[in-house]
Amino acid sequence: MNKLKIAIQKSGRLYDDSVKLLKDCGIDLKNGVNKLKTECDNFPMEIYFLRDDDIPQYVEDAVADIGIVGENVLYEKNKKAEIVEQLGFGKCRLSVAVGRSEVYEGVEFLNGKKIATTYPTLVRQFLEKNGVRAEIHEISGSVEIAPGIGLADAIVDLVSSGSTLFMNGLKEVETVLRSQAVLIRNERLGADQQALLEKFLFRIRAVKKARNTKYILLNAPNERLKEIIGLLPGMKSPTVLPLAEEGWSSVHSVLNENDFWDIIERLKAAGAQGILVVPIEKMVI
Ligand code: PRT
Ligand code: ZN
Repeated sequence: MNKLKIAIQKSGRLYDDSVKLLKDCGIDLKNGVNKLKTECDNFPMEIYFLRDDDIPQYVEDAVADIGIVGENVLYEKNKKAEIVEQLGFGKCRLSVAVGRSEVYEGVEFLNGKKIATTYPTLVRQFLEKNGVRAEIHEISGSVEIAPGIGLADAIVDLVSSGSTLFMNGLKEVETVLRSQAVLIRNERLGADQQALLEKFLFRIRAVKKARNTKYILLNAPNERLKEIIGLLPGMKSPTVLPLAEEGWSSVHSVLNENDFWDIIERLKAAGAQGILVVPIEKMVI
């Protein structure tokens, strides 16, 4: 059987989360990661470590069957590769930023200005969509210093916390693109690769689902059981077991991470005690 070849970033912001995703999917990478390629003992997969900028091209050319890359890179490179799954990490936005003291009232501000970026394609599309004519100055890094040294009037760069912009006296004024890491695939996979990709995707979805969900156990006085159960969403309905102590039950269920604090408070108010919340490793529904 042909192996499924996956390209991931060799080092950088997506590396740790990409490797963790593979591990959480039960795919053990062989040691000696500091090379171009590695294999796995327990899944027919070959892992290529590459610069993120090269991943879309390798996937288009079928050198790799699939890859993990930021949407920002995928769209900038404009290669033939299909997104199969959003992975929920590497979240950032590609934004326009200008000097903090500038009076910015809308995209017209950019008319006739010089914009420094490492994303010329996405910037060109953004300007065209907004009917703005500006000069794009493509540079390969340290974009945030361009206005300070008089190289540009504005920049378009990736932002996550915003502290880089802040430290360079800039403010974020427009979002060009919201981005996260995605799994991409070659458009024409062979039957073996297609089957392996489906297997891998099934695992990714189980891992993603589990990451957003917690398992909750609590003790409830029987007379308030109905009220407490009403607060818990559960997959079907919660499991209720009698406690050795008369008049009490143990209730087990699952909770969405986002509803977590809100529901915990309401459970306590309803008389729940001994609330335990534990992570779930995998979740298959
Ligand atoms: O060597 P290689 O080419 O593979 O790596 P790279 O240096 O091109 O990329 P890398 O590792 O910096 O980023 C890889 C991917 O991570 C990006 O393509 C995005 O999809 C994603 N990502 C998420 C980010 C950020 N967040 C991010 N904050 N990539 C870069 N940044 C940079 C940004 O360019 C700026 O310099 O971080 C700075 C801003 O961060 P804040 O927190 O100060 O706002
Ligand atoms: Zn890169």
